[in-house]
Amino acid sequence: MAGEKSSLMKIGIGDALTVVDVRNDFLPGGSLAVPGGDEITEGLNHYVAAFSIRSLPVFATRDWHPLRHCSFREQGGPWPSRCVAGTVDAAFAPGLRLPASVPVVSRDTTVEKDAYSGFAGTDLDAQLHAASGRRVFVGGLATDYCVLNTVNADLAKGFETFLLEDAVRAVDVSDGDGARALAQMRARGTWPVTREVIDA
Ligand code: VGL
Repeated sequence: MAGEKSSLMKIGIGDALTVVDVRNDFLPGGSLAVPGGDEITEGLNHYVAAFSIRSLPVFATRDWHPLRHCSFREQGGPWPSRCVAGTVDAAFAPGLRLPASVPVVSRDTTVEKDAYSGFAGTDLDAQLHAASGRRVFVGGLATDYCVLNTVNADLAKGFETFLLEDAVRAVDVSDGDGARALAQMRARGTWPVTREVIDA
């Protein structure tokens, strides 16, 4: 599947890039370190540049929690405290090069709501439509949570969806979560792409 689609891949009008949650807390050393999370910034920079140079829309989502967010363990949630709004832990990875014009979509900004999709409680859908997005390319962190749920929402909304498989990494709370998420996204109709394909 990848090969067939890949050889035809060109990006152009109607294409949009979503960079999911590349935050300090998800990098090695962060409170919810995603293994290899720091390895994807270079690849993401390549995609961001490829889209930007063609004046194609790029969006960046961020986990942006209030103190005492319901997903934090201290509040009875499943995760360590992470990405508290306004802290350096919640900032974009230092190596990520996002043009200042890139809209930042903040997620999980209220204490009581916990969600993994970049669309949940945000205006990402409206922004994609306003930017004439029809095909959406998704990369970032983490494969098995926010990437998976953002991709699922993209598909449900009818966007043709491409996963940047060389620019995602998984939390892998249970071994194989990331691999299962990749398989699930493919089975639902997501096209896997890698940066060489976008170079073509
Ligand atoms: C994420 C798990 C917990 C993510 C956030 O951004 O993928 N995953 N919090």
